[in-house]
Amino acid sequence: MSEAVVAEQFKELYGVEPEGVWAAPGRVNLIGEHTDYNDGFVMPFALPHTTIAAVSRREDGVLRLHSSDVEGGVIELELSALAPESDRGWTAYAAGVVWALREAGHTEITGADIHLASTVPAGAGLSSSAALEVVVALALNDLFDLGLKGWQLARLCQRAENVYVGAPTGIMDQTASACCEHGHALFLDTRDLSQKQIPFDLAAEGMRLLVVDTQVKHSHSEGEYGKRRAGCEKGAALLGVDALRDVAYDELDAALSRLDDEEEVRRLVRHVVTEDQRVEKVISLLESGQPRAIGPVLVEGHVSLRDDFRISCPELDLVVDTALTAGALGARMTGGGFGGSAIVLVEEADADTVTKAVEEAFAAAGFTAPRVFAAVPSAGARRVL
Ligand code: GAF
Repeated sequence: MSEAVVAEQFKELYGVEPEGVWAAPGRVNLIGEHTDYNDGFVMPFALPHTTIAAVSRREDGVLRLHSSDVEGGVIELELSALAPESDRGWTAYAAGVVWALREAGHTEITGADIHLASTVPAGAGLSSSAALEVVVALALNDLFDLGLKGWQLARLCQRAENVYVGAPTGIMDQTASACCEHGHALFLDTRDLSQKQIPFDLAAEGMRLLVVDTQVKHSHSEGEYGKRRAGCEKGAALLGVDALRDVAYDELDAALSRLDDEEEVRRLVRHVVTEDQRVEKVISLLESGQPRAIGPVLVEGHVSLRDDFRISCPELDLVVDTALTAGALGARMTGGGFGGSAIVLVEEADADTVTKAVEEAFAAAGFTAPRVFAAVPSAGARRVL
């Protein structure tokens, strides 16, 4: 949907033109999974799919929210009544951002009318929630002249998700949506939020990165994500470090031998420490002009998430196994897990064959047909009108 159409819809809903229109993208993560709440490394890139928000200020302490993707009309909330975990619906992601901004001292936000429309598939592990949070944060930042930078908006959006929505996620998705750049993957050190844009133009190399949405829906506010996070924190405490990021790769065996009585924690630690190492490997391969060589590293990442972190599912495993058998260079699940999407790295000439093989394997297994598209690294959040 175009920004002009979203602006037009705003006018039909609220009776006046919006003051502006903003867009924030969903993301896929190339490598670095479940490392962001361990102070580790991640490497997402933005999708062309965005959440668009048409927004105007109000001065009466009222927040009005509407989405063309959800039934239920305009929801009206009093800013003074916004409170953590008071709302279980989609509006919590937008209201949570307003709450987080005001709680951080930005009380110059006196209300807003917001209309949203999104092309980011919901529940597909492609960060539709972060896109919604970031587009609201950026619009309010601009309209109320808050002067916050992308990484600061990402932090506040994460706080909205952790405290207001009640989902214990890390900082990757919000930072990806706020800070990614067209044609690049974002290397992010989640300890200090330092960033490096890594050129990532697969089309120029004759390759494609396919996203396969398994259509198995997932949610981070459900228990398994939180259990993995708690297990990682327990591992860090048992090893006497601030976060698992502090366990060096060449000290991993020694660290694991200190966790002999904690089999589950051992597996989580092994995933996180080896995953940070895989991010560094992928960067060095990309920077030394060997993009095809990242394929096996992606597969190692999948095996680690499947066997050590235990967050894959039959549909994600089927994508990876089928794609590799059909000639893909690499494949792995992406995002939080328990459903959602996988990514598949292919030679351009093999894209159709691999796609067909995955679709046929899903049909043969009796799974819902997957949704497959080629992902082009796209721009981060921005004002569009
Ligand atoms: C989800 C979370 F929101 C991220 O913070 C991250 O932990 C990811 O799962 C796993 O890498 O997308």
